[in-house]
Amino acid sequence: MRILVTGGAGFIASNFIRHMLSAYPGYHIVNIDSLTYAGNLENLREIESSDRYSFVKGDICNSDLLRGIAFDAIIHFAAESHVDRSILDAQPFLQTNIMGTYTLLEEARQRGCVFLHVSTDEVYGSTEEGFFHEDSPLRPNSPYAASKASSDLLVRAFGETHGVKAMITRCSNNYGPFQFPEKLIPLVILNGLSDKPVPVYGDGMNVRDWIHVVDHCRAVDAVFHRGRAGEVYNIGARNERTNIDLVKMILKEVAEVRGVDEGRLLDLITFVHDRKGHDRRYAIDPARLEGDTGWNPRVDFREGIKNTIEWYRANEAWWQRILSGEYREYYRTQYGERLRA
Ligand code: NAD
Ligand code: TDX
Repeated sequence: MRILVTGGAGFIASNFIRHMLSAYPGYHIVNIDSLTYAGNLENLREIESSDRYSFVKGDICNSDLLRGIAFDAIIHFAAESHVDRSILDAQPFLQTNIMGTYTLLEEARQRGCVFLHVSTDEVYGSTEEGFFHEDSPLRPNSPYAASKASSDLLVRAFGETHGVKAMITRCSNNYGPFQFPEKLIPLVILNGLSDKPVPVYGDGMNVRDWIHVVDHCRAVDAVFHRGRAGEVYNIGARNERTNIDLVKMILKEVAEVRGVDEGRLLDLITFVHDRKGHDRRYAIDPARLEGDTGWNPRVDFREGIKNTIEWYRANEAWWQRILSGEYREYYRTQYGERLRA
């Protein structure tokens, strides 16, 4: 089976490709990624020479390019993913997240292939109490969330109208290795390691529901193999935290591994202006996923955070190249000649 994975040079899909290649020796993964600022082929260094992996540099909005690629199924991760950027400029979010998904759906329709759409709990908006269920109303609040909700509706429409065998997953906040340091957890780790201020938006009482990226990848794998066509699956690990509690927990762990005074790192916390339209709380009910596929999260949160801190400490060269911008050269130096050949 040849699976087209979109956005494979990003955080979650690079973890997913590693997972799939090791779990399924018979699969070939084709990764299509346009290498935006968030795409980093160094994330795939471990598997890039596998003969069961190939890379196509390209945009998911390019239907001519897609037509020329051989595959039997699509697992769609590519997106503009950072809420703060969507507040500054929504255009790339609408282009990639809506038009890109539409272009891939047309391709799936013509080939009759399975389409798994990786979406987010943010499409449901914010909830002060209770949990998001798959039939909760879509009430996106940020341009990012609105673009993802739009793509979810297109996936549903292509299933209903054209019979595309499509599934949607909606996951909560991910953390783990290879996450781009604009997102909260890697930002807190890196700033805690380098004694830089740690910005906390608003009063720090916003709640997010955290899951380790490997558990998310296992869930997407479970839905791909055991999910029902036409269905939506929430993915979450029942792990809600306020931002301020989370930030303090991470800084305390970082202080311990660095052998420095805890109070000194907690003093790095700096309350800053709130994000516009900042959703107060996300909370996912993953019961359908558990019931239909038998999936359960495996990574204990404290252990996951400790391992993630260790990963960033052990991979300083990786994040230093991101901070300096050098990572964008990796494609040219490592892949340029080979791809042209
Ligand atoms: P990311 O920003 O780390 O990676 C996105 C990848 O998509 C990058 O490699 C980028 O180069 C690529 N890309 C962007 N536009 C493209 C285009 N037009 N054509 C081809 N490639 C393009 O994102 P992530 O955090 O790994 O998220 C992956 C998916 O999971 C997204 O769909 C996101 O909405 C969803 N999701 C993320 C989270 C989270 O906590 N990060 C939670 C739930 C769902
Ligand atoms: O510097 C910061 N300070 C801060 O207080 C940053 C970057 C964030 N925050 C807050 C905002 C959120 O309440 O922390 C929380 C997490 O922020 P992000 O890491 O930006 O994630 P979030 O906005 O919750 O969205 C993430 O989860 C759902 C992903 O980026 C999305 O792609 C995914 O769909």
